[in-house]
Amino acid sequence: MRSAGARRLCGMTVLVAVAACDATASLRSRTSSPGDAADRFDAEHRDVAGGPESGPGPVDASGCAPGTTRPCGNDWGICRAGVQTCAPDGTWADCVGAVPGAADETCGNWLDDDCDGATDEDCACMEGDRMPCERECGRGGQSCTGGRWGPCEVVPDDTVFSVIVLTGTIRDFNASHPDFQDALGAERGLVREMLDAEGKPELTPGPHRTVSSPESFRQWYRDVPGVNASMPFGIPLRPSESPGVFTFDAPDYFPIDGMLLAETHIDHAGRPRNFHFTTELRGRMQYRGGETFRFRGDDDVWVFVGGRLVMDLGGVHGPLEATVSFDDIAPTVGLERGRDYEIAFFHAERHTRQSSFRIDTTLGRVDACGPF
Ligand SMILES: [Ca+2]
Ligand SMILES: [Ca+2]
Ligand SMILES: [Ca+2]
Repeated sequence: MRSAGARRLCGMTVLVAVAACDATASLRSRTSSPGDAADRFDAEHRDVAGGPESGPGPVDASGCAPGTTRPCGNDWGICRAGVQTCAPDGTWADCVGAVPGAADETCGNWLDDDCDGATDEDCACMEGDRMPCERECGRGGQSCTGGRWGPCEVVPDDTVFSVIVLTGTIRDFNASHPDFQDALGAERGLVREMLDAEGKPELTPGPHRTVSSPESFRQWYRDVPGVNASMPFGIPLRPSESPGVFTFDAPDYFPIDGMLLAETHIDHAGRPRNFHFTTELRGRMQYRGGETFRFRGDDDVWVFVGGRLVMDLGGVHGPLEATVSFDDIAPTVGLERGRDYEIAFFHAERHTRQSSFRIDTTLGRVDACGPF
């Protein structure tokens, strides 16, 4: 579960990054009223919840016409925006459905916990490292100077980064779940070609050897009280020996030992481990031409680019690997050079006694920019 004690209501006290759109601007944060975030969000996503001007009744100075709705909060870091409704008295009600950020940044977890656009700011880091970050305008980067990560700043498009970060959610299950610690075997074709309306993988019509039902599969990448427990999660990819290749390599991938549900089973080396979990990671990638994305590990892995399935390593199996060539998938997915796309990565660790996870990619930057 998320740490409730560290939460701040984004809808009530929204942290908004402000910056002038010039090459030297620093993305600083400040506290503002909910309207600031909503107004900016409205301008970018008019079709999300309907603009205030689309509703009935007079619009007052705050843009509040009774019955209308608008987005609130923000989509940066671990935060997610919600919706506000204009009450009959012409005032905006509380923000509903938003995922708030933490009051303080947690160091070393590769997440923007306080949703100010900067990851692990003021935390210890390797001198000279540079990673992408969210930004108000242009593309952002953070630099490690004096041993500490700095703020998110607008950087030139050709900036070279030494770390790229994939962020999302890790969900912990127990062996008693019908899809975990039961069947064995690689099984392609478990998920449909396109993500569903909520941006999640959807089970194909069965029967399936390693998944019991559409209902059980829906729980893999959704928070379900009593079934799973979740927390925000991020992994760093660093340059490997191969020029231009960023790598994350965990031969023993057990990131939630002693955390969340904390059920333990013995691994291949006799150590108690927390098995049975899923990893959901998303990022905004730029297709420039020639990029590849390789995964090696177990168990299930599905990768979607622009909402379309481009890698299928489904099933319960020992380490398998696959490589996506973005040039090869470009005609099918409709990729155009120079444009941004969402890359969504869904993994499941379903069976003892091993868990491994390795990504190698030539994607030069993946921004953790929230949903499209
Ligand atoms: Ca932060
Ligand atoms: Ca952090
Ligand atoms: Ca578990």
